[in-house]
Amino acid sequence: MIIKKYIGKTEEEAIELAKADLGAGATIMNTKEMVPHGLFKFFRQPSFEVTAAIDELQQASAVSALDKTSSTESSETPDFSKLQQALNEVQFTPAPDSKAAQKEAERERLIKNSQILENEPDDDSNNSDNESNKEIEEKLNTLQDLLEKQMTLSREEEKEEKERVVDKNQAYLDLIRKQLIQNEVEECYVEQILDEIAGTLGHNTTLDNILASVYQKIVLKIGSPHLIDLKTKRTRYIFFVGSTGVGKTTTIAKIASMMKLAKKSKVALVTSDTYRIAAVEQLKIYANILGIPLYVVYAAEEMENLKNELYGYDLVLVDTAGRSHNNKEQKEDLCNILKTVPESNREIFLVLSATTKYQDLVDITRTYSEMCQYNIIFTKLDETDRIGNIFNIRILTGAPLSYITQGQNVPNDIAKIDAQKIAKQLLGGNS
Ligand SMILES: Nc1nc2c(ncn2[C@@H]2O[C@H](COP(=O)(O)OP(=O)(O)O)[C@@H](O)[C@H]2O)c(=O)[nH]1
Ligand SMILES: [Mg+2]
Repeated sequence: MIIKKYIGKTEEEAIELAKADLGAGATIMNTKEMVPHGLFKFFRQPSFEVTAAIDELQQASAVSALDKTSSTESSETPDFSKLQQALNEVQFTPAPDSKAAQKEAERERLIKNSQILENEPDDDSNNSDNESNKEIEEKLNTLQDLLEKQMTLSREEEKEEKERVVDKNQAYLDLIRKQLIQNEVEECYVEQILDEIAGTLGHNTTLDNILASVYQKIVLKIGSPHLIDLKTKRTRYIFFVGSTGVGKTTTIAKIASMMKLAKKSKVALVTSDTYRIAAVEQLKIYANILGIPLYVVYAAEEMENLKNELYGYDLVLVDTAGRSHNNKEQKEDLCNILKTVPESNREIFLVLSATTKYQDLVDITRTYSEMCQYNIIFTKLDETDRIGNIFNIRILTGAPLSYITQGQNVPNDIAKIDAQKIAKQLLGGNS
């Protein structure tokens, strides 16, 4: 009895092969569907294996169908050159550490194995279909293993490279974080900026690129300065509010001078800060020097009457008393004065000192936010190198920034807010 196995694309084909080989009298003993496995399963069709048997005598007269089976086999033989090409296409860059050296050795071993496989001579003497199929299967599996190992190696290297890039970018971000925090930018705002740019960093990012991105973010967040609007025909009332000693009166003198001399505006001064005689005297001196009138109001009602007198002025700068922002009565007094002028004709400037602690600034701005909408002037920049609070308060309040003052000299030590200059200084550049 001869028992043999035949593989065909279909069950019928396998039976046909068996009969062609063993003769029409062959008995089909078993049929099995073979489902492809592994990496190449998507490229291979399922096949059918038929076990057939025949009596030796009968077989002697059977027509050999070896060639036909061989031709079926050859059409099933995978293209090794393609696989080899695929292997060769996997590129590696050796890393100069021992781990990389190990990997390199492993890779060389794999390539050597694949070459051995490729060069293995076909055993022509063995024409048995089963053995050929088994051999092909083994080669395929080995090549499949090789490919998988190679791919794992390259994936690991890719991951390492990514980690190296992330580490490098992280080091740059840490450097910038440190710089901004040193300049007293609040940590939560620093993280916000860094988070926003982190997603945009690529492989070739340099410290300069990252700095440029952070710089742009800061400039955008600071925004353009909100300056006193002189274009309207009606008299504009500009109220200066804020704590005692921050520089309201001095800043009013600087702005009055700038508006009168440079902008040729008709300017008048008003003060409602009558709690300290010195405060009125101080403003009177500036008014005299500048040759502009100064009016003193003791109550909100007086302001109503004064407005008729001030008709015809382009700009009326109103000084207010820097009272405790926590005192309810004092807050009401200020609100009453502010209310004497309709919103369309007035602007409010909250004067803050760059030397005030952040938490105090948070409290102050919160109190004034409850009363009115304001723009911000930062004074005394000459007294501190850490100007993070300008940025912090801009983000916290959303209020437009207007002017900065950087010294006691009237009229020179004032400038409009320059977002680029501030961003540069925050990042440790020369401002
Ligand atoms: N260093 C410095 N001092 C300033 C600045 N602006 C105002 N001052 C000083 O701060 C003190 C209080 O100023 P003042 O205008 O009276 O503050 P006010 O109480 O808010 O009206 C004065 O000695 C001013 O000369 C500034 O930009 N830099
Ligand atoms: Mg004052």
